[in-house]
Amino acid sequence: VTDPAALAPTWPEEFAERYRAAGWWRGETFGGMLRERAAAHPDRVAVVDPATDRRWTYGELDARADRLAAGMLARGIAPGERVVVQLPNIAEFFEVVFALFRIGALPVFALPAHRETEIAYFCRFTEAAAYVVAAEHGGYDYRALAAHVRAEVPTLRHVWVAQGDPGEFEALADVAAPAPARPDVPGPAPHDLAFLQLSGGSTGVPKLIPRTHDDYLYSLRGSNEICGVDEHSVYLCVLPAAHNFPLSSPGTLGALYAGARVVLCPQPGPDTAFPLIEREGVTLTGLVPPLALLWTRAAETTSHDLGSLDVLLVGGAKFSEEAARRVRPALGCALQQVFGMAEGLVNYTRLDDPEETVVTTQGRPISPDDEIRVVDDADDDLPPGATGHLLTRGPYTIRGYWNAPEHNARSFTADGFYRTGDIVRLTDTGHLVVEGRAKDQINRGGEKIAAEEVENHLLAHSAVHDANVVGEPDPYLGERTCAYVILRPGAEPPTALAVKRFVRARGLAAYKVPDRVEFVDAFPHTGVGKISKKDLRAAAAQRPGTP
Ligand code: J2J
Repeated sequence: VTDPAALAPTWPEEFAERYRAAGWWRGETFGGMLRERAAAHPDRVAVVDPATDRRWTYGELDARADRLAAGMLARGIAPGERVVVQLPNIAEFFEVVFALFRIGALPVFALPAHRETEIAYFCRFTEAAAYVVAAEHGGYDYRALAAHVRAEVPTLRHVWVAQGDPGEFEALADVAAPAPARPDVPGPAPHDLAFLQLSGGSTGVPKLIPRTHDDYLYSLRGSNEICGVDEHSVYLCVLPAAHNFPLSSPGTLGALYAGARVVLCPQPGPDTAFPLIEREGVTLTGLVPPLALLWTRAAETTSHDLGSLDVLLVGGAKFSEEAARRVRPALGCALQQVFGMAEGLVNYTRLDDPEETVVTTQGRPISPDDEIRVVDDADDDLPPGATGHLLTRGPYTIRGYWNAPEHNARSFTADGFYRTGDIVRLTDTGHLVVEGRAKDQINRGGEKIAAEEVENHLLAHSAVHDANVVGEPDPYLGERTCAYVILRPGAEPPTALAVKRFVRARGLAAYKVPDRVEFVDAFPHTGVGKISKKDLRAAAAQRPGTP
């Protein structure tokens, strides 16, 4: 086992001391947190899985995590080892991650949309010992995916199937040791790594984000306070559970931290979500802007009683002011905008902010110790109110990606500020307004696409000479992707559809396949001879039919 601590840059001791002294880091772990909640209120419902009609109490979740942890240990999973977790919104997600937390093994949070290329990369790069999937979800067979990945990655010793027919693999239910069982390990320390989260990324391969128990638990505690989450709250998990937003802002883990109830939404549409809100008395949830638009529209004509809903969090991509204004009248709840990132920093508009602030800004940081700098291209601080690059440092913002020293030198300043790649402006009330993006990424309705990653796949096509991927405006998603392609002279020219199919067949998440492929003879260049993505974006935006 590679020593994980050596792979994850951490806070200098003076900062760690300060964050402990300030009370942000309290010396808690996820395993200990669940143990305490289960002891305090064993019979309270923790997780509702409507698709399978299951309701797990805190006592049951705690016991299940213990049994699974004991079973994983018996199969050789050691503290510090990585386990790629790719599950839909099902109760087992929590059983698995808390079992791993108890051992001190690290979940690597993959999304259900990921395919062979991404999963094999996560497994190889983290030297994962195990991979956890559901048999099938959304019409896709993850066992077939697992078979490919296992054949490709020698470190992968186990594939566990959490739900459905395990096929050639072991069922998660069989991994769990018989009751009563407890994992015989000391468990991780609060400053140890808890998991690896995925970055949206702007480079050829996704970066992994090492988060510790202490720092993440602080972000949950802070989020709960800001969003009014307490033991009476009911959080509906609509977005994919592994994503940082529904996991932590305040998300499912925030809800469990508060001793509240988590309801898993199997599908994000109003047809599934609205009846669940009514039946379970959901008090808050989080959505990306396209879903918020859809819900707002559906709420105008729904027969379901959404009266229990107090707060709707919207984030992951810029929420337009017009759309934001419609939330309260349509859904009858407060809106909180949230501008967060898996690397750390999370900003919320506050429940007592004036309406104008709530609809026109993306909030302000959780912590008084979140340091915010708005700088120009030379890293010099700009005057208050000016628009520039957002740099940040703080008690729950990482100091470096997992095992990526060269990339870290570019993504962090010498004194540890994370370069978010976002272009922002600070208002005189200390709220941030997201004005744009400097990183080479497309934000497709909250789903992040690294242009370089898709370009590399396009370049693998024998008829493609060069490729550039940019975002173009989309009325529903905010942005969609357009690939500009120069074909190789003399090659049999493929159709746009064939190029899309080619990218899809490379084993990529569907959201990364270009929405549009356009063949061109040349790319526009900047004065210094570099390809101008700015001009390509402008060209894409000016197409007839684009808003
Ligand atoms: C504009 N851009 C936004 C917003 C994120 C809570 C909420 C979201 C995420 C998330 C998260 C935005 N307006 N309101 O982790 O805990 C863009 C920025 C940012 C990037 C981070 C959370 N909210 N963004 O979206 O790691 O560009 O996290 O840097 O997926 O999303 O993406 P991600």
